[in-house]
Amino acid sequence: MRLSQYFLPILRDDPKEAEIVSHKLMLRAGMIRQEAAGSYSWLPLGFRVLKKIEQIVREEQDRAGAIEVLMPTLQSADLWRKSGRYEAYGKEMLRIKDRHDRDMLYGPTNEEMITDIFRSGVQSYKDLPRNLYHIQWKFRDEVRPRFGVMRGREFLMKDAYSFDLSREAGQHSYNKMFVSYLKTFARMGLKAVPMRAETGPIGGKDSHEFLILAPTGESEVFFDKAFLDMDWSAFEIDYDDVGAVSKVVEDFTSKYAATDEMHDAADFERRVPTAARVNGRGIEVGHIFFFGDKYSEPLECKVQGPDGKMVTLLSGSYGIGVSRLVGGIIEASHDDAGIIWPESVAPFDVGLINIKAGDAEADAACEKIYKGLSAKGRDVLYDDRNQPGGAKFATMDLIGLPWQVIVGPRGLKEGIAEVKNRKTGARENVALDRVVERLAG
Ligand code: P5A
Repeated sequence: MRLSQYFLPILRDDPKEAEIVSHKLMLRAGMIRQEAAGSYSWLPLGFRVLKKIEQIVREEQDRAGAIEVLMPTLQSADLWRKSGRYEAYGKEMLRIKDRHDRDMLYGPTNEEMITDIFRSGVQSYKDLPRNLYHIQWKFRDEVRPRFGVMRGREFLMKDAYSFDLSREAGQHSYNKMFVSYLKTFARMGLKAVPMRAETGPIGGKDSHEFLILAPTGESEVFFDKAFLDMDWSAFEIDYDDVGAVSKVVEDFTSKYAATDEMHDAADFERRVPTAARVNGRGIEVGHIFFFGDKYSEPLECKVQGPDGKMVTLLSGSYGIGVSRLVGGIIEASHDDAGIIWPESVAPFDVGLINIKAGDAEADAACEKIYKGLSAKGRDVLYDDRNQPGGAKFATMDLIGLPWQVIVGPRGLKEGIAEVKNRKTGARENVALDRVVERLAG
């Protein structure tokens, strides 16, 4: 993509309405625009990151055996009346009437709808277990939407729902999601610590939140420092191996970690040596629940069991805040100059800076690198605009692409370009005809 033809509305100054760094940087980098309180348009750069995150979430859900569907954003109130949540949900639910005066709502979550879909599509225990998920916009009329996409009113969530015949089978479904979450967040360069959690309006007894550590996080957290030294990404897992999956869950739940709602100071002191006690703040990027028959009982989601008798199914639901993750990753990865994207979610792989756009030699050298890298499948944002070098450097640092290639008159004389790593700041001189090879990935 040539920057001269792109849509990247960069802000020079810090926007006043933004209180935390990710919100500031997302506005400054032209990633989002606020349309109403807690509601944002995703501009091209932000949209690319959102889609990358969504794709990682999708791949890890698929790998863990979940099956993708897509349910509508608008739901009829009928199923919610059956589950009792239409009244219970309160003001957070956006209620709408259609032209026939029927009660509708903009879905804050989908337990009722998916349970009804599943009920009408399965008859026998042989159709179990199943886990269905979708990645869809939700609306929650939060009292205080703030921090940009971190606490929006309209936000993108991945929500999965498992259906099982027995408590043991349901536990395995829960454990599979638990492990897949560790892998999902690790692929985005995050350590998301699982913590026992309250279940709130979703219900049930068993629940874990996954929190990434950041000083601006909304939750206060207490945990064992040993978490940070664990192996978060390298483990390969066979999701059908019940014991192996359960072992990973045990490893991660044996150490102390709790949000302030669930924190037990005496237990913390008993289990964690003083030097290893961490008290910080965290951002909740995922939340998983096991609530058994809370929805399948009122919505009559049953199948015929092996002995011919009807059995009410047991379920859990598993959420990831896809749009919140965009802000969360920035909170975890930035410096004074701007965002530092992990390669896996970066909107482009390489930013190519032509310091002397309009100069025939500089243009030709950049064109060659741009075309060469693009041909190798690398996404390049080529700053071909006629602007001072300083502004171009600041823009590239702000938008945080993992690699920068800088082509200027001085280097050209020697036949070299400068390659800069955004994260480490390390710079190296690379011969012009070796740049593509160096960054081909
Ligand atoms: C689990 C999936 C649920 O809704 N039902 C379906 C369950 N859980 S949850 O914890 O309430 O939400 C799941 C994740 O969504 C993100 N999230 C938000 N992101 C941005 N703005 C919001 N207002 C918001 N509310 C929830 C969080 O990451 C949460 O873990």
